[in-house]
Amino acid sequence: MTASDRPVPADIPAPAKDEVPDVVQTYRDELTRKQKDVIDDDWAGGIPAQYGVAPRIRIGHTKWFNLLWLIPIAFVILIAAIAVARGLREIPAVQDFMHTYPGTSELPSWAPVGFPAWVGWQHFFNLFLMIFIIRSGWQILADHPRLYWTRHSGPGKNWFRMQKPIPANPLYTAKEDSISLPSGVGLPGRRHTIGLARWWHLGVDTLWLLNGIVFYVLIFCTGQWVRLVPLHWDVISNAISVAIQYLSMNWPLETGWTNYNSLQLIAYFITVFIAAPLALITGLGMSPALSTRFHRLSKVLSIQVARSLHFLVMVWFVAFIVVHVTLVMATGALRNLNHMFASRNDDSWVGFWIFVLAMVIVVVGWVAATPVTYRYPRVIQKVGYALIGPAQRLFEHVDAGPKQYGQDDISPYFWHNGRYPDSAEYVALRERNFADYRLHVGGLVDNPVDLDLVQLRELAHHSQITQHFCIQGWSGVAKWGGVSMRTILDVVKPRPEAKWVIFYSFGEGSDGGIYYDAQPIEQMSYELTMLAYDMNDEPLSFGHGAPLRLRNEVQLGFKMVKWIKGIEFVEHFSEVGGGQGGYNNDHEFFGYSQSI
Ligand SMILES: Nc1nc2c(c(=O)[nH]1)N[C@H]1C(S)=C(S)[C@@H](COP(=O)(O)O)O[C@H]1N2
Ligand SMILES: [Mo]
Repeated sequence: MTASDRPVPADIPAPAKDEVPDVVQTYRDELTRKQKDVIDDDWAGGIPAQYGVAPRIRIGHTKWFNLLWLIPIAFVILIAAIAVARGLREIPAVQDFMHTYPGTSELPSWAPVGFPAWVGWQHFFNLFLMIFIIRSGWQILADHPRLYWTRHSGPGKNWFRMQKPIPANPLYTAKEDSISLPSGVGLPGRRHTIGLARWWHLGVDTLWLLNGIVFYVLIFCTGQWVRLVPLHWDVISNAISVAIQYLSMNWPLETGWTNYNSLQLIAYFITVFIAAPLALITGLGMSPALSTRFHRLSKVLSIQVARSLHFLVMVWFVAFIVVHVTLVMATGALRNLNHMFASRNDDSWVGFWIFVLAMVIVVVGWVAATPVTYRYPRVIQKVGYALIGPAQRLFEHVDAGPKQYGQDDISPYFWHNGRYPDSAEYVALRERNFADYRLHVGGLVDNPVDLDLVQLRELAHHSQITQHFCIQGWSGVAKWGGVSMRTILDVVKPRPEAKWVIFYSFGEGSDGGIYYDAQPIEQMSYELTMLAYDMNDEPLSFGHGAPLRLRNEVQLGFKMVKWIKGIEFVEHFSEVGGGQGGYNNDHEFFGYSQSI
């Protein structure tokens, strides 16, 4: 459709007279200017702590297995495996096998020997950054403590949860479902601190990726890669041999300076060349902008598949860290620490002391991260945005065009979220089924309008079947019916100075003052940006935003204001509310470009 052939009904009200105050401007007074600048007791509207349940996974359809049982089970299995391995070593055929495959696979003659200093530095940066990434990742998970293999994230669909089953209350919100993590375990800790956790996670991710890219380049330039990549099938036999040696408590000869044993080689290969890239790919698989744009790919790697795999990658990393550190310490700690922390191959204490220094830095970083975040959340928000903002802004430009889902993809369950409106103004409107509702659109436009629901329904109808991505991690597909924002732009004619569009809600945010959000004007003419008055072919329900809500499919769900009462075109959002570009940004340290 081009601009000219979009139908515009004749009964759109005439431009407001100059003496009539532009009503949307009065909405600014209903915003609270107070913004949060610390995390204190009344954080997130005084949300009380709520600890979930021990992690459990679903077995079959209805049975849940408490993962804490894995601790005794793993212990028993380990004891049994040790007994089996010891028995195996008595068998002559096994002895022959272990003689043929002593544990290492031969390297090409040109393979480098030892570790240059940059390996040690990169190893340190990597481990230091991983601490913040993993802790903030746990915090993000705690904000929606469930995992699914299908994008329809509803009851009966989760395969993992750290929370009770989803209650039957139809207005139960995803926010109510979030759980607390102890401060210092999660980053930052507490409950519903996902805004700050994401700055940590995504911000540190960029540094970790940079470190990883440098590492890839250097290992391929120096030939060090050959020590991390299995080149012969005999690594499998050698790895089995090493496993038997470890388990039988009769450990293999350490040759790490020149050549890793095959079990080590496989573990390092998986970590460097499979787990790390998978962390990036599955991370991007959760982006609303990319998933909407690369629609076909997202049919396979849906946000929930990506999120579940991302979680399993974390499990791999944590398991790797535990086993790796244990073996480093148990198989000649001084020599091993010299390899990685001092680039030398002897039994001196040099590497040990450098390692101690490194651990002091790690512990200080670990301990300080949470209190610093509670005290200076705005700094975390700014630094995080400086690091990941360029990528977030870049992905905002990937207009998906008309890409959509089919009728069959519509989710049977769609979470509710946010704080429900309860003002007298809203209650009165709802009592009369929104007969008196007017959408006020004004600000920097040539033709401010007030539209009632009949007039809105007379504007060109637009519908789309799209997927919702909540920042907390749940998703759902729905059919939205309403008016394209392009039509609204045609009607109100924004002035050239208008760069941002503010959506005001009848509902208050968690901390008081009305909920609002700022969107870049560019995205208002994307094919999939609309005002919805219908959901799944029915008038929008109270919980989902009656009578009108926003859809902007390159963004996360919190930007899609529900219960809209007005739209204001402005030059910049810094003039509005707390000035951060949205209620959640003012109060919960979210960001305004939320394409990832
Ligand atoms: N007015 C208002 N709009 C809001 C919210 C809110 O708290 N208040 N929550 C947002 C969040 S976080 C999400 S994920 C979506 C949820 O929409 P749904 O309840 O229809 O699923 O609405 C968004 N719009
Ligand atoms: Mo959300």
